[in-house]
Amino acid sequence: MKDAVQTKTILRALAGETLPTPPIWMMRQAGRYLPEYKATRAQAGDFLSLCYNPELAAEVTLQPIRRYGFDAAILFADILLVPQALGADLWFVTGEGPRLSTITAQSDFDVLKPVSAIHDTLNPIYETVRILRKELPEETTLIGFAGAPWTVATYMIAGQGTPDQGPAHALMQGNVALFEALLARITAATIEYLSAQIDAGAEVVKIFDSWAGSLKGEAFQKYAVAPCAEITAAIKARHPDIPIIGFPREAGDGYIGFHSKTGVDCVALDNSVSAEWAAAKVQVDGCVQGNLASSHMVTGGQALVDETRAIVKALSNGPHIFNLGHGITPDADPENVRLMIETVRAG
Ligand code: 1CP
Repeated sequence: MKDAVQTKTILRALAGETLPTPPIWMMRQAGRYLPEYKATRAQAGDFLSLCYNPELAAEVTLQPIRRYGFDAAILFADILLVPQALGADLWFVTGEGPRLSTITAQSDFDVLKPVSAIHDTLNPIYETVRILRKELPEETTLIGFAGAPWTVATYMIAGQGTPDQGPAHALMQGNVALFEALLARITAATIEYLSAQIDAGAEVVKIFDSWAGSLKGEAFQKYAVAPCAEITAAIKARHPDIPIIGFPREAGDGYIGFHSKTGVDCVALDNSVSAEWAAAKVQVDGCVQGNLASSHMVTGGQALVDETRAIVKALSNGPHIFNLGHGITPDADPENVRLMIETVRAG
């Protein structure tokens, strides 16, 4: 581990080092904007078959590393595999997104599987991690991940993505005992899932709380901060050397103090906060990741270059991993990704 910290730039930044050039990777770097991804996905048949096929999932994880030489690879999988491993039905509707069986009553919760059963479903994911550790270049860090309990719960409750997470908020109001029991089950499953990814070779793990922004005040503390702190403490107890990235997307002021409240080593930022603000309010507590608007990957040009340089500059006085503020979209131009990387690395 010590040697790795000295050689891999992502691990150096996560250990708190300010580097002359920030290391870089990109959310959804394996995805539909890449023709080679679309080809492998077609070969797999559908999205879930791709996730559960270790050879092909490793292949799509490696594609953006070969094409661009990112400093980190992120395991190809999805946050919704945990609900499926807990017994929820999961399918993807082409052009629309994920669909799951819903949890609205105690009887829906009672049929979920125990946490100890998740590995029966998730074993192929650990195999993908093992393949990647063998095949990745020496300098490339492997990131594992899971969804945060609140974000995963929003999908399990509603049965799909929702613009305002209304059904999850309704359950929180209407049956808080059931809501909290569901969050506790997901939290326990997430600890086991991330731990197994680490045992298989993940060097960093990231917790995606994509819908944290809809939790306000006390609810943010209880359902975004506290579960992330619980997962972090459990992972650190078992794997003290593994850095953790937290991503409470659109948390706004909730980003302030997120490092110390949860124990994560790095806070990932969406692009609704400015890099100057983040330098003053968040990076003072540790490493930050982000936060170029993913729309620049569609529009490109001088605006992309200017904004990339501005973010690098604003966050240059502390530990920083360059990334987008959210995942790259399917309509992005792969050449804009190259321009972003060249701009970051030109200093
Ligand atoms: O058709 C396709 O090929 C499916 C598109 C796709 C991809 C490429 C989905 C469906 N998931 C993924 C992979 C994925 N998902 C990764 C792989 C690693 C990488 O970044 O390259 C990761 C980390 C995720 C995480 C994920 N899945 C999140 C959290 C991050 C985020 O984007 O906010 C969420 C919310 C999901 C759910 C999900 N899976 C897929 C879609 C389209 C969605 C969002 C659905 C919705 O809210 O309506």
